[in-house]
Amino acid sequence: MPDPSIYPSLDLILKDNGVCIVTLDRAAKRNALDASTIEQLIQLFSSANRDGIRAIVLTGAGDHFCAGLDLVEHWKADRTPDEFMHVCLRWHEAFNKMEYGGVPIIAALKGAVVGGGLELASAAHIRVMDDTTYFALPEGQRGIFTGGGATIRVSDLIGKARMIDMILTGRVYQGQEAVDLGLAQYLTEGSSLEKAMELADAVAANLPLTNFAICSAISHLNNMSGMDAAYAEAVVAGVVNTQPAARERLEAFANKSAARIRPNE
Ligand code: 1HE
Repeated sequence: MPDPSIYPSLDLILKDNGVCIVTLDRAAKRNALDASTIEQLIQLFSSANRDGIRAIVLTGAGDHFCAGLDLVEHWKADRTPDEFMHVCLRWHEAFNKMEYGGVPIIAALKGAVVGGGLELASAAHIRVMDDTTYFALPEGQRGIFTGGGATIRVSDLIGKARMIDMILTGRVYQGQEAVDLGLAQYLTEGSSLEKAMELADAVAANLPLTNFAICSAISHLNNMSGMDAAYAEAVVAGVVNTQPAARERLEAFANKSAARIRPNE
């Protein structure tokens, strides 16, 4: 279990099955990301694997997932260009630890998922939204620019043209349209947290090394040339597909005791 005393802006609950519920805990500031919260996210996501966490559900306290960069802290700090570049590099450190860290992260989204909040959500592996959730990139209107990876990850999710439209015009996406575009994979009628928990419980039952490959190797492979990715995929599969822990599951399939894959009812 991570030591809660070093995460003052996060609320952590670890379940018996290794699922950790991480709640951004600055509801009074709509979970805006200040410099300290970013450092806590780096620490948490850097050590999650070694801490034995099997899956993470990431959510926010209150009605909103995350209002993005702490604009008040940024305004008060009156940062120099190189100071803000270093702020952004810390954001990248946190979000890269999420995307490449090997522990499945499921974002339970509600209310505002805006600016840096969308950058945070887009570093998760699965995004679940509900009917309160809305997405926007208000940077254009605020006189600033994205600095936490939106140009890469939000573009990856919805395409460059739509991302440019969002930041230029402040366009808001919500509901089924947001799922159709790829901003989230699930839209729930009830609470997004409940659905995210259900998914996390299922994911946590996979073998950790398999989840590590899914939640680290796929992103790395996507950064490589096709030839190199195919080679590296074979190497990863060589390790993962021969892990001793998989023998039991393969045997269960071979002796017909394992569940078969059927269409949804
Ligand atoms: C904040 C922030 C924030 C709220 N930084 N303090 N992000 C934005 O442009 C979004 C800015 N926030 C909003 O549009 C709204 O606050 C919300 C839609 C998220 C919520 O609205 P609401 O009516 O529930 O709350 P509120 O009254 O606007 O704010 C409540 C408090 O939260 C208030 O503080 P208080 O001390 O006056 O009570 C707000 O100041 C505070 N708050 N959002 C700081 N973002 C690496 S680059 C990334 C670039 C970006 O992320 S740009 C996008 C910034």
